[in-house]
Amino acid sequence: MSHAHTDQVQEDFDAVVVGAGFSGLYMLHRLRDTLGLSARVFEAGDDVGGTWYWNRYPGARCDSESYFYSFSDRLSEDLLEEWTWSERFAAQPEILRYLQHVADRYDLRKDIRFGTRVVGAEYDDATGRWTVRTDDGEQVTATFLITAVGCLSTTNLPDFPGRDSFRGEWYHTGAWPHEGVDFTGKRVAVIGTGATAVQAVPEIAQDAAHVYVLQRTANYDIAGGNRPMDAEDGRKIKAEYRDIWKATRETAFGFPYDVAPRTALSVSDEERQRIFHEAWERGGFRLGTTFNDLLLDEEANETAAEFLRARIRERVTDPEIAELLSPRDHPFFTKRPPLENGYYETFNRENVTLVNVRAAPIREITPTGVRTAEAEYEVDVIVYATGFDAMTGTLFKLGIRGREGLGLEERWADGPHTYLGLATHGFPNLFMITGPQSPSVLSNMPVSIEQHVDWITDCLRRLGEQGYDTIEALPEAEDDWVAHHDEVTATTLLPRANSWWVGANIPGKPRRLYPYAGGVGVYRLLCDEVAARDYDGFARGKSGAATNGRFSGVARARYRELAEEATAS
Ligand code: NA7
Repeated sequence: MSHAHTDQVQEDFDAVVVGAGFSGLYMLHRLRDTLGLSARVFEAGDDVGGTWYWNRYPGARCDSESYFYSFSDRLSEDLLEEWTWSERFAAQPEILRYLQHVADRYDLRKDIRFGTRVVGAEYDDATGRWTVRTDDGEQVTATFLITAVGCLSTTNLPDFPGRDSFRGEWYHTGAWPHEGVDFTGKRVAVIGTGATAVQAVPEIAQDAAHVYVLQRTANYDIAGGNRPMDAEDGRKIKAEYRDIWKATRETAFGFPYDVAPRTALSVSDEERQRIFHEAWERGGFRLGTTFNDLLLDEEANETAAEFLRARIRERVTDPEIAELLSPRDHPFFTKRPPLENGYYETFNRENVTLVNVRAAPIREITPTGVRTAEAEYEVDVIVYATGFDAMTGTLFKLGIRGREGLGLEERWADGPHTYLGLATHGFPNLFMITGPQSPSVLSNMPVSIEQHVDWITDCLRRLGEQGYDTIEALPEAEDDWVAHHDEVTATTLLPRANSWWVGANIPGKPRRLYPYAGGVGVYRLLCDEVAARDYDGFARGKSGAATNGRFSGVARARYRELAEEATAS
């Protein structure tokens, strides 16, 4: 559904929001219903849902538990009562239905323009307003521009020689056809073994004649532990919702359980194995929270890594394949660990072949299949499970230009420069929900989304109360945040892997850690501190002149305090 706007009457809004996934929906609700502002949302898809609209590949499922991968009591306690999740880890169709329900329940659709991409957003220094242009020729203006574009919304399609010569069907998992794909009796190549492929391969293998899984890097896949939830589960969760949500806001990853306050080598080997096994049995990311130094200390990390390799050896019959599936080149959790439900057993099937494209890289796509340095694989379908140009990919495609026409991609040519991951100097009144240098993908996304939306909402309210309409991050605040971000990153093992978290999957992308590794609970306190000190590090003013501001470094000072408290206790 695309809208032709031939009768060019330019509309003016208080805010334009880009994207109608979790963040765009909640932001719209807050802008319109909490603050009473006028807002327009532009959404490229024909419906709400964002990530959950596009990623319809077989097996698509959330890796965070459904009952806390959703809106919290911040949105409404009634919604929590009304909605009951059917599985412990919700599948894509159910999450999409949930977001559709939210859109209807809060009457959000009327302010969303679907099937419309933003192609330009220019800040006018003279008026202090943003002009936003869309691919169907519409142009609107807004005081505030808020990106709610998600972190994984620009697909990465590797530029293999001959890619377009392939005569069979091919799909990227992140832009899956709505009518689905029938794999029955077909030969399929799946390129990639990240979280997406780990979900899709077991499903595809059930129908396909043969599946070639082209693996460049083995991953540490954690047991997913999905199961249906019954009425009793639902009752129990609802009874505990307040505590659950409170906990999600305070923990490192935005889960209702936190990292255990003990180091891996402080317990005996037997005890460590018992702890790992217990977490493994419970499923999900708990394994990553068993000890507090897994991401900090290589030796500690190796204990978890070897635990996971042992699980692979137990389940994969052929020892050579088991070894090939076992990661040896990066520490555990320095790439996003996929959650699996039967992935490893898939390699015991006759119709599944693991192809090592690290040893023999993909040379080209031919009209009939994939040719590696060693062999040619003739297939009917190629599935690109090759991930995304994460975090900045979509932001750069919006054509954002700040003061004096400076493009965001130029400003960030050597990597993102933000204050708190929320704002960037030279781009007044631009807010990014779960932007780079905020916890974002290192957290349970809805928790981080709500935190950002609520922070922005309070910020806009305060701005109005003070008679301002312009806010901009101060350059010194931004420099300080980037330095802090880098400092925190350097204490972790995260830079060690060639992950999309550090931009390593996209040729030419600056290698920096894109999400903030300080933890959701801590980050929230830092943001709150900045707000409590009258938006320390931001300049404010009227009609584009943001001159009234100061920076005292409260965020970093608060971080140090929290770190000292943590060490003392
Ligand atoms: P990921 O995690 O980025 O995985 C992409 C996979 O594709 C990964 O195994 C890559 O290997 C592989 N890949 C990418 N380019 C190539 C080329 N050129 N040749 C061979 N293999 C390649 O994306 P997902 O969609 O699985 O998951 C994204 C996130 O969604 C996930 O982390 C969750 O947060 C949800 P590599 O590891 O780079 O060697």
